[in-house]
Amino acid sequence: MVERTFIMLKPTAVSRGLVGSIISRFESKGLRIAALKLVRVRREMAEKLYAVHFGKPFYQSLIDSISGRDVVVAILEGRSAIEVVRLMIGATDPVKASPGTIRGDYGLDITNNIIHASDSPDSYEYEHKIFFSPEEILD
Ligand code: 3AN
Repeated sequence: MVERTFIMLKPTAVSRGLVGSIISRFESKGLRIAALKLVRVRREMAEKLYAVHFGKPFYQSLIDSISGRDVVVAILEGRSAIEVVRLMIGATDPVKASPGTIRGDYGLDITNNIIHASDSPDSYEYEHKIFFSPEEILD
């Protein structure tokens, strides 16, 4: 099934110059870029993206880690894109993420774990609308 997923390259990925390397992995896999841009995250966007984590011990540091900072957001399209991208990014904790995955290869910190990706069709629907208007998504 061809579907879309939302990804966000976190500020660490941008400041470390990893954007090209990470996007290249998705292109090599065969996913199509349907939308892509560099954005400075406003606090209310961060709070919306991470609303499900409200009240958790790491919530505030998670919000602070992206608010006012630059991220690259994209929509990727392909067969089972949500599952494929989740497999490619690896486990939430980079210590546990397998080598060969993005989190496994590029970092160690759990809050600044390089990349976010939607984990379900519902989360894709919710998340991509925080960053993209319909005209920015190309067929
Ligand atoms: P994933 O990003 O793998 O879907 P979630 O949705 O459980 O993981 O967590 C969202 C974000 O919250 C993670 N990308 C990470 O930055 C942060 N996070 C999750 N668990 C922890 C934790 N135990 N300590 C600190 N930050 C965490």
